[in-house]
Amino acid sequence: RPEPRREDRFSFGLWTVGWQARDPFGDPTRAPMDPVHALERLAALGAYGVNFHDDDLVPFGTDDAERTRILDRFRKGLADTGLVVTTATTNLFTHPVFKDGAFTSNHRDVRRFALRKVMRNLDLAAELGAQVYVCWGGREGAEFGAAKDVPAALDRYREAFDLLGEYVTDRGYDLRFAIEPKPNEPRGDILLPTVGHALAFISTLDRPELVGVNPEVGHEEMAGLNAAAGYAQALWQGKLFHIDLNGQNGPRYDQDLRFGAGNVRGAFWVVDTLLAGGYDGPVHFDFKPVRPETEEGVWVSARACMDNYLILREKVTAFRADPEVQAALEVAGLPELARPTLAEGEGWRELAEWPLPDVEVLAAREVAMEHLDQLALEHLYGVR
Ligand code: 3MF
Ligand code: MG
Ligand code: MG
Ligand code: MG
Repeated sequence: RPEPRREDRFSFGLWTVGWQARDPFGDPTRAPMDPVHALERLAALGAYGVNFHDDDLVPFGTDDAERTRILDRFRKGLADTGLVVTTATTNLFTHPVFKDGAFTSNHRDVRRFALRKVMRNLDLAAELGAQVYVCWGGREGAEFGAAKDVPAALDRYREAFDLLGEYVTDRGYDLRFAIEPKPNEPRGDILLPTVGHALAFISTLDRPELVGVNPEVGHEEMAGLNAAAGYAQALWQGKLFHIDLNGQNGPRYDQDLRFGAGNVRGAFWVVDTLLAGGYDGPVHFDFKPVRPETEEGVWVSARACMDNYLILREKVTAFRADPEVQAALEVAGLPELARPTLAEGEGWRELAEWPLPDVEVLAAREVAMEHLDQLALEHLYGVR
């Protein structure tokens, strides 16, 4: 079995392995984790990089002197382990000030404070060499219809991204933003609930080229969507700036299982889609080792995320290389789909002159899609 290597570019959020397993019904089961300890353990497991919220590293409200001390120690940890900061993000959801949102809070001063918090962490992200800045708007939403004016909130959301785009441009930072959609939890309904909503929103911005998406497998599945299809469209639009891989079992609470657990078949197609689309960013995991585990289980879970990605990568590669699969793809018409519908030089006039085919013959054609999918399952089940 392949071992995780730096070239695989696996990265982890400090909040994932550091999750103390507090949930709505129970107190933490694990102690706080020192970020430098997380760096050491992740590097030993074969990870390449880390990602963090401002408050994961420097607790909310820390004074400047203490912040400097924490950051100096973290920079040393990075240098000692060789891990890189691939991505950074802002916590705009834990402190009660964000109880009704950050960029789209009904209260203007909260929105202004949120932007200042992001600007401050953008400076740190740029300094540490992050290239992507993730924005998950977990509190941007509402529970009740009248409690949020959605068009006005989207105006404020757009205003925020326009301002932040101007900020990184004026400061000369090599940073792009990735919006992370999620349908609900912690809000009853969250704005920009799916990849599709986020992509449509991005097209309204002043600097759309600076903003892409960070789809999380579980978030798309919570909305009942096929995560791989969302990744595919984001890649097709040149907008897959970052990924949050994890596992989920259908439309229930956000499970954040280790990647490869939960919907295994969905995970197979996610890896296939990333490879086919040439995704070359960090392979990032956003998971939560389950609450009953001790710290040892945390590292088992982190390692398993990488192992499962590598296992699926091998299976997907073998599936695509299998001559029987290639023949089945041919029968199913996939090479045909890659051909433009009109020939070179043809337009609607030529199409109007085209002698119509026998639709009954076309309707009766063989597609062999069951065979094709069974070949995929047999690769996944390990019998081919
Ligand atoms: C919540 C999430 C978030 C985001 C993170 C990155 C806490 O469901 O997925 O994790 O991934 O805020 O911006
Ligand atoms: Mg999640
Ligand atoms: Mg999550
Ligand atoms: Mg996430």
